[in-house]
Amino acid sequence: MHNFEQIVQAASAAFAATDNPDALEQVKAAFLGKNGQITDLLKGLTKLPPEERKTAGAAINRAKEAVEAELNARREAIRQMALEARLAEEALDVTLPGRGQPRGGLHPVTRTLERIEGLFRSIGFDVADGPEIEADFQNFTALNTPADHPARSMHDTFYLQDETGGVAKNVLLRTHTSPIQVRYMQAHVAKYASLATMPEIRVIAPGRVYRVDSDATHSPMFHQVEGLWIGEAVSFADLKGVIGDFLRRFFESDDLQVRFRPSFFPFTEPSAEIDMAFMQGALKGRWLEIAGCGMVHPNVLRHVNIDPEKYIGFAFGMGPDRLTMLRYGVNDLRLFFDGDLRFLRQFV
Ligand code: 2NM
Repeated sequence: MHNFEQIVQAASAAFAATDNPDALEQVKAAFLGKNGQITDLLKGLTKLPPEERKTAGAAINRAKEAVEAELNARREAIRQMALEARLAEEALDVTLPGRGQPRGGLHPVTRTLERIEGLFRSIGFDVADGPEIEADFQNFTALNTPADHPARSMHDTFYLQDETGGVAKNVLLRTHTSPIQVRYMQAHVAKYASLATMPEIRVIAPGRVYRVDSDATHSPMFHQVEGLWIGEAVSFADLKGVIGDFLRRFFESDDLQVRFRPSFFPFTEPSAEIDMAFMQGALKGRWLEIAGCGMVHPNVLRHVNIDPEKYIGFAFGMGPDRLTMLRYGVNDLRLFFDGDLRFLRQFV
């Protein structure tokens, strides 16, 4: 009897010394396994005289049940410890403030582009876009820009590489959005080929353009919006009306001054620079160069199969980056493209 009590106490102490299920099962084997102490006692019963077996057997079984009860208690205690450790480790502090969902906003130049698009849509212009990687024909040739024009040099234009790593002469990053207009005119002509007279073309082409140029007022990537109106009787007077109206609506000012200065572009003849001056505010009375324009050169129309004897029109190009600087009073173009949220957030 005394011996059985000791075994139960030894088992209890051995179980208590374990702190994980695997170790506990190992220790269990020493008492209840095939060669465990309790199992050995049961095997020993056969050596006892028959009259002693019953009481001894009952006592061993009580000891066995006691060891099993200790084992189960320890199993449960280990399970509880593991659960508590896991709960402590995975604890959530539900009192922490949330991460929030900060609201995004449009880039100031994007806002300018949307504003320009809205104003031109309101007077019947379509808005078109096209590829930023362009072909030589749409970017230069169709725009009456001769092969030896400096704009075509590698100093001014980003050319792409061909398969051998050399310069692909025909593939470049568009240097203006005029190729959008060239493609638009080509598609328009194809669409209305069966008609004796095609409908007018009224379209603006906003987008990113690329030139080899970088300083406080030039970024190698910048934006342009070009406009085009082609019909049977579209005049320079229409051009002046459209531009003057646009600028007054864009800057929300009825007393803007606008002037046209003679200039040159390969794709227009005659050509002009457009200047404007505010009549009040910090820039009051200062003439600001704002856009270029002109009557579309007959050669441009010929390149897209439009008869210059029948159709005539104007085109213009302006820089929405600069318009954004003027509208918001920003003096360094690079701020728009550095991606500093402290700057950009001011416009949301
Ligand atoms: C400008 C100035 C003058 C222009 C010409 C064309 C096209 F495709 F119709 F020929 N699009 N834009 C143009 C004309 C652009 O930017 C200063």
